[in-house]
Amino acid sequence: MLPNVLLLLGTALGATAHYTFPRINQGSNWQHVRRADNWQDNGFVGNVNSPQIRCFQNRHQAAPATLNVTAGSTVTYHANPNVYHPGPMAFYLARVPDGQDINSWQGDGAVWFKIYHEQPTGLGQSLRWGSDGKSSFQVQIPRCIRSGYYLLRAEHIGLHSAGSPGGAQFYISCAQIAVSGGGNTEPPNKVSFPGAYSASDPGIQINIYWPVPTSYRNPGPPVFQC
Ligand SMILES: *[C@@H]1O[C@H](CO)[C@@H](O)[C@H](O)[C@H]1NC(C)=O
Ligand SMILES: [Cu+2]
Repeated sequence: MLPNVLLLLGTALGATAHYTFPRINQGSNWQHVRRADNWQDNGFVGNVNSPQIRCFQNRHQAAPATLNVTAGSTVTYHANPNVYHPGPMAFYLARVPDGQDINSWQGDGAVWFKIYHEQPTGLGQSLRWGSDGKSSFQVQIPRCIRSGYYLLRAEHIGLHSAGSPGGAQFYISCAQIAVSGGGNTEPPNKVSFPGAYSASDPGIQINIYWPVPTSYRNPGPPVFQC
């Protein structure tokens, strides 16, 4: 009896040891965000070549709702529980092709562009990540992109055990948004997931503790700016 209790306790503690990204703005959990496979265990994706590296889904499941946002406005993406591993936060967008339904489109192909990634402070001394401990993140939707339906992909990479190959932990989800009031700029450097990352990328396989890195190269394409 006692060992089972301890096992359950250990499992419960283990579950709270990671995190999800289940909601944006004032929405409820998994309302505008596609339910990720870690919705119950808060787990992570460890294999950058897995289909889960895109939206942390194995089988497609549309979000119940799509959030209307204005180009140039800021979306708040919430973590649950708080992010608490050291590593960079990033956001990507992918525009749903004209004539396709956001509820069935799955983000295939080289359609993703990056709109934010985080750099650490304390380079060469002791790395610190602004995302570490945070419960929400604000990301600006570029004002010049075309109006339309988009998937907004949130990604946090836990780098605490990333010194060994495959040790980085990816926490991911994708929200469904409809952007209005945009421009006509087509972002360059679009990538696919999987495909954008390699396990050996210097920002993915890295010992962040020793020797203390003097620079950090975020994986993936450069950040698109209008
Ligand atoms: C979102 O925008 C569309 C198009 O303008 C509109 O029809 C719809 O009612 C809006 N949805 C919400 C929840 O405001
Ligand atoms: Cu964890």
